[in-house]
Amino acid sequence: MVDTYTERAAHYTNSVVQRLFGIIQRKNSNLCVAADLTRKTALLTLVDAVGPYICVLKTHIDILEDFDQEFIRRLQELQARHDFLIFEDRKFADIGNTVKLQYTSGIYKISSWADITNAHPLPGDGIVAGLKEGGLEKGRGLLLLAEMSSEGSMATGSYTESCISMAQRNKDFVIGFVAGRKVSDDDFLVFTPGVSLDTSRDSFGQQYRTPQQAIDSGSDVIIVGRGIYGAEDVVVEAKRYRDAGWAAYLAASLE
Ligand code: 5BU
Repeated sequence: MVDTYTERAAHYTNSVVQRLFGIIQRKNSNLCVAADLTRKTALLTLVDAVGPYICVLKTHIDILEDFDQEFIRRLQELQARHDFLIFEDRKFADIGNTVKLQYTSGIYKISSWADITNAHPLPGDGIVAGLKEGGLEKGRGLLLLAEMSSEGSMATGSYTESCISMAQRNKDFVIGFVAGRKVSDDDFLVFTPGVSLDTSRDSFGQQYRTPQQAIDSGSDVIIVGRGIYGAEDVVVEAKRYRDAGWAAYLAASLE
């Protein structure tokens, strides 16, 4: 039997995690949609359609061809209307001073709107220290990339173990991992990409598992991209993945 989201919430102090567990319970959803569209109107239309069924919206802000600050304002309107967190999948990977600038400055000013972002542990603890300076006071949270869903990923074994240690040393800001399974016994969240009900891989080595396989492996939030935004009816698919993820969670919490 796994702990329920409500039981888990009591173990965390980070406000992002508290907000996330609240949303998951209110919406009966552990679904994060990866909204990998390149035009802001299409992206906002997708978010408005799937918003009711998701707990987190994942963005790649640098693939937008017509980004402007107005887009952020409209995204925040949709966030308020539909009640979800925003996760910018930036995968920071530089020294602390540089990632702090990349996180807070430039065109995107990620720390001003993204509740959650993520980073590779590759550079060492300085990357967390730099991002923490940009995000902790704003109430943000960080996921470390403990594993990747792509074939041949080098984030395995002792690399993954070192990533877990890094998270343990930085529990005020690191809220969990991107990983395919529960990689640590500690109270860290696990966000899992590479989830599909219909496909097992793509032509670039992406590897998919079902929502049930991900949840049974200890995932807390399943991330679905093309399985939803690539569908003819995105609402039908969002509901289908929301229901599959929630049913798997309910079954796991009763086992
Ligand atoms: P897909 O269309 O469901 O394959 O999209 C998966 C999304 O998750 C996409 O935005 C990737 O950048 C992201 N992702 C991933 O697929 N695998 C990983 O290990 C990480 C992120 Br980290």
